[in-house]
Amino acid sequence: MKRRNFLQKASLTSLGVMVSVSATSCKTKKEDTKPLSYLNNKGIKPIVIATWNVPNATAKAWQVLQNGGSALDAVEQGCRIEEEDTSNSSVGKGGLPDRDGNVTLDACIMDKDGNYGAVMNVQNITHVISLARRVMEETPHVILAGKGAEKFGYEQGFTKENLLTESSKKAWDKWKETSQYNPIINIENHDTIGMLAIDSRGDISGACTTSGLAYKMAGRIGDSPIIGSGLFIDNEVGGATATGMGEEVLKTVGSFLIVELMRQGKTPQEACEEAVRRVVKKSGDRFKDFQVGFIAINKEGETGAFCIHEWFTYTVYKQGENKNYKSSYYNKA
Ligand code: SD4
Repeated sequence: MKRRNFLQKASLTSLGVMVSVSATSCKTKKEDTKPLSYLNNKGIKPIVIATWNVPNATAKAWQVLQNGGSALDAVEQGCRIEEEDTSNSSVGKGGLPDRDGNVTLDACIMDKDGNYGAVMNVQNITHVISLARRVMEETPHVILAGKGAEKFGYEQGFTKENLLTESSKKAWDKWKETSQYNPIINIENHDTIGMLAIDSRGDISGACTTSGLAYKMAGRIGDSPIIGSGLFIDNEVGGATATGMGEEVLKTVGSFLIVELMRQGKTPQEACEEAVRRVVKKSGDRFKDFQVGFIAINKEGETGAFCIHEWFTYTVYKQGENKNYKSSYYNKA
């Protein structure tokens, strides 16, 4: 559906006309089918890169690319794997709740044409990455938040689910014994998935989805759904995405910075390093207590990754190989 038809459709649904769109498949918009000869950079292979150790997600995205799918479909489908994996306590169903016990999700997606869609502070819907895509493709807006986003999701056929699993509830109950709130992204609270892909036509898209910081204040939004902070794509240059302490990424607009640095000639690795240095410099001494990690890709399919502290990893699927890598890092101390 075109954006201009949105208001018409919205009024139909408010009149009670059923909208039966499956929430599992999101191919409402025909993807570009430029011939492969369009590529002036013949070296480009399909490639997927994602934050953390998410081999199932990158494998899904790779499969989409191998079947000739677009980078946009690949990143959406890849992120959905983590959203439905209840063992990932930072994304989708099974994500750790806020301090009131509500699981609230943030996500955004960006395509090769610079279109962007995001949802934030969404409850009861697992596949917020698909919901973000619907915002991008089916509404005249780019961001929907909270109840409005949820309502739109149900109108689009998304299922209402309880996202608080037994184990997340147990963790929250334990946390409540002390209710200590130190918003430190540590080894127990990561795995937000940011994913970037180049398809066989050489086009780039990206996606990012998270339940945010565990035990955050109600209403808190991090970097992940914010254009330029948690994710940025420029199909002429490359893309970048972030994980870690969202407040710090937001203050430096890290993903946009990385893409702009690549535009000026830096490699993805150099650009990620510069962005991390920027975060560190702005934080004074505080960087010792939080993690930020970036990954990036350029139009040629070169990748980069850099973080503050040692333990950030990322997964790359290229040339048929799905591998997890340790990121290089700033804090050698
Ligand atoms: C946030 N950047 O909400 C996210 C958290 C994160 O792995 O990356 N967790 O601030």
